[in-house]
Amino acid sequence: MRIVLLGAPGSGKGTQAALLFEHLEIPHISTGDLLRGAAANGTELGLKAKSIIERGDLVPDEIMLGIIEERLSQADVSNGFILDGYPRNVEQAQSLDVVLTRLNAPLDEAIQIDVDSEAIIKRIAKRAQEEGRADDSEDVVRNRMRIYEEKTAPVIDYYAGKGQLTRVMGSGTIEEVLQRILSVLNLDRS
Ligand code: B4P
Repeated sequence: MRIVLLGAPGSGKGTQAALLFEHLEIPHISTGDLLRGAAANGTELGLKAKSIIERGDLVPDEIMLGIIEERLSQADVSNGFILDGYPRNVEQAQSLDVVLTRLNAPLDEAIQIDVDSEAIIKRIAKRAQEEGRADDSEDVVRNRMRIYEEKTAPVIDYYAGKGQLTRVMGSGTIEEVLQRILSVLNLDRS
C-alpha cells in the first residue's frame, strides 16, 4: 500500500505515520526526519537544510526531489510506504507522480488530516516544551502555518482532482484518529 499523509504542521502526520508503520509494516518515510537526521550528521545537505528548517521555510524542491527519489528507489519500499511531509507544494506532488510512474508504483491514497489552528498551536507549544525543537518556537510556527496555507494547502485540491484524496478529522485522541485512518484504508484494528 502506498500512502501519502497530508496535514498542517502539528496535525499529527508524523504521529499517525509511526503508528501506521507498526500496523502495516511498510516503511514510514518522513522528509522532516530525513532532513533532521542529515543535519545531526553534519552532512553538507544537512547543514544547508538546518538553517532553512529553523526559519520554518521549505527546503528547495530540487534537494527534496533528490532525497525522495533516492529513498523510494530502495528495496524496502517494494511493498509500499507511508510518506509523511512530502509533497509540500503542487510542484513536489507533480514530481512525486513522475517518480512513482517511473517506478510503476502508483499512489493508493492521499489522506488529509484536518485539525483547527487553535489545537495545532496548543500541540506544538506542548512539543516545544517537551522536545525543544528549534522550529517549534512561536514565531517560526507562525511562519510554518503561513507557508502551509500558501504552498501546501493547494496539494489537497491536487489529489482531490485526481480522485485520490480522503479527509480525516484529526481532533480527538491519537487512537481515535488512527481508527479513522485505518477505516479509510479498510483495515481492522488488530
Ligand atoms: P516535519 O517534520 O514534517 O514537521 P511537522 O509538519 O511539524 O510535522 P510532524 O510530523 O513533526 O508533527 P505531527 O503533526 O505528527 O517538517 C519540519 C520541517 O522540515 C518543515 O518545516 C520544512 O522546513 C522541512 N521539510 C520537511 N519536508 C519538506 C518538504 N517536502 N519540502 C520542503 N521542506 C520540507 O505532531 C505534532 C505534535 O502533535 C506532536 O507533539 C504530537 O505528539 C502531537 N499530536 C499528534 N496527534 C495528536 C492528537 N490527536 N492529540 C494531541 N496531540 C497530538
